[in-house]
This record gives sequence, structure tokens and C-alpha cells, in this order.
Amino acid sequence: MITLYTFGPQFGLPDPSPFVTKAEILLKMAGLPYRTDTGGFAKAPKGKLPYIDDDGKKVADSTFIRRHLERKYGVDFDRGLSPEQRASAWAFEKMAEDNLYWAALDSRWNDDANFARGPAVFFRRIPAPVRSLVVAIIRRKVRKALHAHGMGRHAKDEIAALGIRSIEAIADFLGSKPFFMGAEPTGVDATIFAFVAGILCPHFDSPLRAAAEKHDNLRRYIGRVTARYYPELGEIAGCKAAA
Ligand SMILES: N[C@@H](CCC(=O)N[C@@H](CS)C(=O)NCC(=O)O)C(=O)O
Repeated sequence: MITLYTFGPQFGLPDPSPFVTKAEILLKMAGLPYRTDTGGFAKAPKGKLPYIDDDGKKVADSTFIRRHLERKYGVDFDRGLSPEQRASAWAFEKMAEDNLYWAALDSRWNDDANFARGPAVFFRRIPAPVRSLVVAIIRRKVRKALHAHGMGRHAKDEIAALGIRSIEAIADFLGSKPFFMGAEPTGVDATIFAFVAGILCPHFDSPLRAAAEKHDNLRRYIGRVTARYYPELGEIAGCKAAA
């Protein structure tokens, strides 16, 4: 049995981390039995979630989890796609993970109101006297990571502009297709769903959310993917699971 290490559902999302949600959807797409465990962060091989334990073998990072499932179980998440489509899918995935992610992270962690409504809850089990110190240390760590990536060096409106450009690209590429690459879901849907759902999450206010909300096709897409992979949740990010 595969164990997927997660943060656990939060803010009406399957997980606050889009990378964890991506890995979970890939497991669902593969049709493999798995369990989730929210107690693995301290032992994460790369200091981040997600990672899996598959019969004693630990695989960290959502993309390497995907590669592991492809190699060990013979799953082709891009079944039916041409090499050109596979290339586009990879490029969109990495745009979301390596660029859009940082704009979304900035809006959750550096906007005080969003932080108070969101990531602050991760620290509520820490005793009150030291909590504010721990929160300050972790927020500084996130700011340093944003700076090291480069996104954190931009002004607020520039960060929003970059994030919105990615959202527009996602909405335009999706167009009227049911799933990101066509009539059926493929691997990239795990990523696109996870990121767009996180941005549309009504728990947070941001220019990214306002931009995403202008695209009905994105909202319908979230409903469609929810129906396929999280029917038990009924709706995610205010988008009702669609029949
Ligand atoms: N490249 C990784 C990214 C994973 C990642 O950034 N996870 C974040 C949560 S969204 C994390 O665990 N951060 C904890 C930390 O940096 O201390 C993947 O694809 O799995």
C-alpha cells in the first residue's frame, strides 16, 4: 500500500499544498490504492511535502512521484497525447509550479489578512508564548525563498501581473475543452486543477483570484475535475462538482 504524506484538507481544499493535491490526483488517476498520513513532514526526505512511501521506498517531489508511478506501475498519464501535446503539457505544468506557485505563495503568506485567515492556522498548536516568534521566523523563511526564486524581488503589482498572465494562459489554452489537453483527463490536469483551485479558493482575497474568477471556463473545469476525483467533497473553491 502506498502512503502519501500530506498536510491534510484545509480551507475547503483537498490540501493547502497544490503539489500534494497533484500527487493525490495522480494516484487516483492511476487507480492505485493509497492512504494518506499527515504526520510525515518532520521526516520529509527533501524537507517538503508531498512524498510517498511505496512498500518501504520513499519518493519525494510530485514530479518524481509521477515518474515512480509511471515506471513501477506502467501508467502513462499522457496516454493518447502526441509528442507536441506532451511537450505543451510539461511546459504548462512547470509554468504553474515554478512561476505561478510563487505568485500564489506571496499572496497567501505576505498579505497579512490572507496570512491571518490561512497559513496562521498551521501554527495554532504551538503554545501562545512562542507562537508569534515561530510565525515570524517561518514567514521570514518564506520571504527569503521568494527572494531567492526571484519573484520576491518584484513589486506587489508586478507579482500580480506575472501571476495573472499565467492564469490567462491557462484559461486561454483550456478554452472550451473539458480537460486541459482534450476530452479526457491527462497528467497535467492534476497540476492545473490543484493550482487553479487553490487560487479560486474563496478563503483568500487576491488579484489572482479576481482574475481567475473572470473565467467561467476555469470555474466549470474545477467543477468537472472535482466531480471526477473528489465527488465526496461536492464542491471545491466554490465550484460545484459538475455532472
Ligand atoms: N517541487 C516540489 C515542491 C513541493 C513544495 O514546495 N511543497 C511545499 C508546500 S506547497 C512545502 O512542503 N514547503 C515546506 C517548506 O518549504 O518548508 C514538488 O513538486 O513536490
